[in-house]
Order: sequence, then structure tokens, then C-alpha cells
Amino acid sequence: MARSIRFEKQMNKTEITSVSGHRRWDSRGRPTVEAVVITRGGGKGRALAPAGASTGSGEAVDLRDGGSTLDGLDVTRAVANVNGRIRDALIGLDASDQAGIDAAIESLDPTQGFSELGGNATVAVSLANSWAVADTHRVDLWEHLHDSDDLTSQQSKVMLPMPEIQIFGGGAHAHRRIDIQDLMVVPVGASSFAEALDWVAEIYIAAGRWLEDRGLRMGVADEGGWWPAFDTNQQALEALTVAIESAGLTPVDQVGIALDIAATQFGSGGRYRLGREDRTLDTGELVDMLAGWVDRYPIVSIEDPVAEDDHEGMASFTRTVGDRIQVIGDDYLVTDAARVERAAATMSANTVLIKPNQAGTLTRARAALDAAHRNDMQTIVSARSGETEDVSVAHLSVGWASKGVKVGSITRSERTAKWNEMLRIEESLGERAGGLRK
Ligand code: 2PG
Ligand code: MG
Repeated sequence: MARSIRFEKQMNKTEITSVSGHRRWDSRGRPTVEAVVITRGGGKGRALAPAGASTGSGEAVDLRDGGSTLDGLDVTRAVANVNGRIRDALIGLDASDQAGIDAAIESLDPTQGFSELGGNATVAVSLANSWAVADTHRVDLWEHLHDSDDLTSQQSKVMLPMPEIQIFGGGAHAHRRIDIQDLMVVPVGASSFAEALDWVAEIYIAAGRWLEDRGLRMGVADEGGWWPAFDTNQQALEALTVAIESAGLTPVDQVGIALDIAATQFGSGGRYRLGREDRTLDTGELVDMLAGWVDRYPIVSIEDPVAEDDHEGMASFTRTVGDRIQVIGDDYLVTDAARVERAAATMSANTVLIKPNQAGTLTRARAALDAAHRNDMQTIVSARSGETEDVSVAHLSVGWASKGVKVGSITRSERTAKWNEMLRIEESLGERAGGLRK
């Protein structure tokens, strides 16, 4: 008898006793949704929804109030949905059944992309739920999420994802001074996360100095990278290559370049407008231009080289350079398992960006990641341009064994919150730390 009472208590430790939604602020000074989930065992999970600026049309809906206050960007309706329908559906359920929790949320909203509840409401609750379970068991979130087969190589070492870190911002994150949205570095030769960040910080300093010397330093972009007054996209690539060398690092062997072209922002229907350069390219010309850059610069990765509707362009670009570099689908795949399967079948990308808020729940994001890994595609867990102190993506990238992690630059606290969390995870591993995924 005593045994069965103890067993019951054990079983109920992860029962959800409280779900609440709160209105908080993000890195662009816009309101966002925070969710808190509490379990019977005293576990508490908290998560905040991020927000994109260059979003794919197939993403879960970021529900905003509309109207004139705060540019229509308030989230009181999404917060109310957490405190109303979502809360009522989840109280009493077992938080440790993440798929069941996410299915319960899905059953409340039959629309594509959670347009009634708001993907910002659903992702905050879904993530908060996983934090609550981890806290109930007193383990780190990454450990709670990890599947030991994914993580362990020889001697049970845990490998950490390779970071892509922004040095220059452009596109929608920097008033379109240049068309490319993100110019990042990838410290491919670093042996640990700590060393990777040291290298990137040196490159960031060198890039800032280079800009200062030429009077090109304007400020910082949305994700903390420099926002320079470049006149052409190619000038940005030259500057980045020089910055890597000035930091005393060797392009290719030690540090590569990753670009997020975010081409949906400046093209559709196979026509691409390069604003500052005053040129319009068709898909073939854009693919040729980017492939030419791959030949000339130490580029290891290109994301969304063409617009989200340019399926043929993605396939053609992947055919051209996919055996040499990562070709990443972000707006193109929107963390959606079915789209990932299609891209695998048509070989129109070889890497999938995983953004939980594009999917709307952890279970859907995980399904996209699993679809990628099943098809021998790589994955990169990514934050958004609108962020907070939330560090969920750091834990997802380690726990889900993604190849990479992308959270913006090495400045601004909403970015360094994630990098610092990666350092904490690496330190906590001690002897188990297996270096970076290459
Ligand atoms: C992207 C992201 C992050 P946003 O395009 O990959 O850089 O930007 O969150 O604005 O979509
Ligand atoms: Mg992108």
C-alpha cells in the first residue's frame, strides 16, 4: 500500500498545476509572450517567444493585436489565449508527455499555423512545458531533451554544435543598406565553444576597426552585427575576409564565411532586385553570382539563396554548390517536416534551419529536425532577429544534436545570453565535452 502511494506521487510529479501568460519586451522594444508552466513536483518552466523580421510565409502566425498602439504589434490577445484556452486545456495533463501537450494545444486551433491562438502563444507554452519537466527532474534542459544515441560518439563524449556568428547585418535587419541579410563567420577550426567565441570576438573587433578606418561604421544591426555603409554586397564579403585575416586567423582552415541571403526579401517570381547596386537579376543570374562568390571567398554556407517560392532556383543552386557548402532552407522550409521531406526528395537544400517559433510547438520543430536527419540533411537550430534573454535554443541545439547553432552576433545581451549558456553547458560537461560538430 505504502509503495503504491509513493508510486502515485512519483507519477504525478509532472502533472501540470499552473499555466500563465505574461506580456514582456523583446530586443526591438516590442511586446512578446512569456509563458510559465508549473508542475505538481514544484518544477517551474519559463519561455519567451522570439519574433522574426524576415519571415517565411509558411511560418506559424505571430499573433499581434493590430490597431495603432505600438504599431499594431501588441500581444495582449496572444497572452490572453495562454491564460484562457491553452491554460484550461493543459491543467492536469502530464507535462512529461511533450507530444501529448503539443497535441492538446493543436486540438484547440484547427487553422494552419495557429492563426487563432498565435504561434507566439503556442511556442512559449510548449517550450515552457519542457523547461518545467527538466526542472521537476532537476536536470538541464539539454539533458532532458537529448537522445543518448544522437549525442554520444566514442567514450560518451557530448559534442556541441558549430556556431554561425554574425559580423555584419544587412537586409531587413539594417534598413537594406545591402541586400544580404546576414554575414557570419563559422570557426570551423576551433576545438571548443570557448575557443570559437574567442576567435569570433577578435574578428568582430578587427571588422569594427576596418570600418572605422574607412568611415564606414554606422551602428549595429538588429542582431548586434556591425551595420556598415557598404556600397555593394561584394564589398561586405571582401571586408569580412580581411577581418578574419586581420584577427590572425586563416580563412577556410580556421574560419569560414556563412551568408544568409534571405532572398525572399528582395525577390519573387524569379526576379531579384539588388537595391544599392541598382540591378535586377533573374534566378539563373543570382545563382551564378552566388556560385561565383563561393569560388572566390571562403564561404562554407549559404541560406535562402533564392526566394521561398523559387523551388527550381533552390534545386539549381544545390546542384551547383551543394557538394561543397551548406545550402540552408529557412524561409523556404519554415521548420516544417513535409517541406523538409520534399526538399530531400528534390535535393533542393542540404541543411535545414530549425526555428521553434516557425513551427509553433516543440513537437513540430522536432519532427522537422528528425525529417532532416532521416534524410541525411544537416540541421542548424536558430534564434530570431527579435529575441529576449530566453536561452531555449542553446539547449535545443545541444540536446537535439544539431550540426550548428545560429543566434546573431557576439554583442547584445539577448545574443550573448545564448552564447554564455553554451559556455556553461560546455563547462558543465567537463571531461565529457567532445568539441564542436564539424
Ligand atoms: C533569419 C533570421 C535570423 P529573422 O532570417 O535567419 O537571422 O532572421 O528572425 O528576422 O527571420
Ligand atoms: Mg534566414
